[in-house]
Amino acid sequence: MKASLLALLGGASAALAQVRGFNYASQGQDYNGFASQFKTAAALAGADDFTSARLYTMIQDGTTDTVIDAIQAAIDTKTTLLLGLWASSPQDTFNNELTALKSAIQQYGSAFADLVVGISVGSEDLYRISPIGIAQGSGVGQTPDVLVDYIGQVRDIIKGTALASKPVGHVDTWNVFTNSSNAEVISNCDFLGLDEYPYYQTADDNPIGNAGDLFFEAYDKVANVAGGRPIWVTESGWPTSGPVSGEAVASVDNAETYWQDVACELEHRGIDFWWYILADAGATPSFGVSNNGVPLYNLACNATSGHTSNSTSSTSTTSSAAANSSSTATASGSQTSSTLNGTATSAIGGSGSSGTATAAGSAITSTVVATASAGSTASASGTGFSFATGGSSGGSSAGESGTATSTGANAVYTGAASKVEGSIAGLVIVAGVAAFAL
Ligand SMILES: *[C@@H]1O[C@H](CO)[C@@H](O)[C@H](O)[C@H]1NC(C)=O
Ligand SMILES: *[C@@H]1O[C@H](CO)[C@@H](O)[C@H](O)[C@H]1NC(C)=O
Ligand SMILES: *[C@@H]1O[C@H](CO)[C@@H](O)[C@H](O)[C@H]1NC(C)=O
Ligand SMILES: *[C@@H]1O[C@H](CO)[C@@H](O)[C@H](O)[C@H]1NC(C)=O
Ligand SMILES: CC(=O)N[C@H]1CO[C@H](CO)[C@@H](O)[C@@H]1O
Repeated sequence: MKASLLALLGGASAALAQVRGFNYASQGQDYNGFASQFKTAAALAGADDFTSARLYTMIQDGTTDTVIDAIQAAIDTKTTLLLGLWASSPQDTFNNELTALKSAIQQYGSAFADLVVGISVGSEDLYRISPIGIAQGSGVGQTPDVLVDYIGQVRDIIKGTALASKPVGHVDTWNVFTNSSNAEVISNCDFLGLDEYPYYQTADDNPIGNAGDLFFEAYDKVANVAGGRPIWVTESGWPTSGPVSGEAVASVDNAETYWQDVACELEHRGIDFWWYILADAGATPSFGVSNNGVPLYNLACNATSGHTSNSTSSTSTTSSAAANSSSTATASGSQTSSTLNGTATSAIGGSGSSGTATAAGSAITSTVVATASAGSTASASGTGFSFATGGSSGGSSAGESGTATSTGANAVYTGAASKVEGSIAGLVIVAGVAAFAL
């Protein structure tokens, strides 16, 4: 599937089932272990529909290249799968991952393929070779050129099989994706898997009150370099116990706040995610949301969004999408508290494309921006300021239009669009050369 089409599907979340689930380690697990965890996750009180599993390897623990039992367990429990191949190893070891992948396709066919959401080649391999990863003693990683080669090998193996149409990508940390030395990995991916933990961002202001903002800032930075590829959140979480990390305090209360601010906001935005982790009693720090099937805190999302507290500080959540020629980019976000300031969403479309941005809620100020280039359409709607910019700066070329709808306050149209229209209540500003009709 083309990245641009996936971007569209990622945005049209209302029409498609969102994928939600947990990460599952392979160590010490067999069929019964996986099946029982998948059932526990699906039935977890408060957590709605956590029926997907992200795996790190295709190989069953204790074997050389036998298919991981998680596949049969997923089939039996109707659990969808984000497959992983461990890629921080030389070719002869990586070949075992490829052998297990081939066996899975041969053994389970479409019963398996129907559950596969995507295939990740590697997990945090580039983080581990970065200066921060090395300083943390995070272990053996992999270079971008080898990852690109391995991604190609996986594409070759799935060609002509039941997995042929599945997106192939890579999982890593946000600062890896924004490092231009790794651009070649991004351009070889159909999706980017983002692992993001504000708890570990000790160089930033990372108390729990700022954690949601740090998370979505990182998400947006990755969105800026993703070239329209969907970004799946492959790991995030907040520990219920463990050491203080910068200004981040591990506690049950803070883990519950983080769940509301991040997991519930991802759910709200329709972004696919795999939380870290279902259960890890005894680990330090301990990120598990449950113990013996019992949630450690309330996992039910508040009816509104994650950002529901009364705050006097300005809060901004953003999402963006880009599209190629003749396609559509949609970005949406919402802000539901009347005392928080500003949801900004933007959609940028290329030539022959259209961009749509929407913001819902009753924030004092919500800023919505849609930008489209020549021969394209931009529309923006929101309850606060809405900006729609259509057309190139060169003049009123044919076929360019911008639409801004604001039910709350103000609508602003800018750029040289041949047609600008909108329905507004409040201030109307038209800048640039434009013929407009309201
Ligand atoms: C950027 O990426 C390259 C290749 O993965 C790596 O060698 C380098 O250390 C990274 N730089 C930083 C600052 O993370
Ligand atoms: C979610 O709602 C509950 C009950 O309505 C409230 O006690 C809690 O503070 C809310 N959590 C957040 C993070 O807003
Ligand atoms: C939250 O803010 C609204 C609007 O300013 C105010 O009416 C309400 O009393 C506040 N609620 C709390 C719990 O502070
Ligand atoms: C909200 O945004 C407006 C416009 O940018 C600004 O004037 C106002 O001070 C902000 N309010 C808060 C509480 O940040
Ligand atoms: C087919 C095509 O035009 N792909 C392009 C889509 O947009 C991204 C980001 O702008 C480019 O990198 C692709 O080459």
